[in-house]
Amino acid sequence: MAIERTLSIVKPDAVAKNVIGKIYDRFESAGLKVVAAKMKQLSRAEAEGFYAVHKERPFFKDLVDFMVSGPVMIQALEGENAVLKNRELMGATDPKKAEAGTIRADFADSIDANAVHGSDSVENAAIEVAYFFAASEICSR
Ligand code: IDP
Repeated sequence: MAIERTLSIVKPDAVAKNVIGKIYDRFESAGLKVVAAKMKQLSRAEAEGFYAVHKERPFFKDLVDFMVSGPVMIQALEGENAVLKNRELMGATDPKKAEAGTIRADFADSIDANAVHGSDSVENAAIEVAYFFAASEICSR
């Protein structure tokens, strides 16, 4: 199996609920390693740039408003099949549809405030990791 990297964000709702550690435990228990991390208050421009692919969608403004509503915890995760593994740990976008035991089923409130972001492909993961981390900030081990 391929060792991959993926970009994960603990969103403002989950940071406000003080469950960063519980979410990190899900990653580590599944064999994913945190190889870079930073807590950050995103600017509007950063949030808009990160979600540029959604800029024509009706929920774009709400999504950006939410992502700048408080600090986020951003991490690069590394491990076997990291992209898909992280998506499985996260659960469906809408927490009402997320499988029991997933991060979103356990910690998310709504489709807007849904606790975590995770890259959806290896290609996007590379772009998203580079959006927030310089190569020198990644401690692969
Ligand atoms: P994902 O985060 O599960 O990959 P995406 O489709 O990439 O989902 O959407 C990005 C984010 O935009 C979602 O996590 C969610 O917060 C928000 N979002 C997606 N679809 C809707 C919607 O229909 N209404 C409101 N917010 C949405």
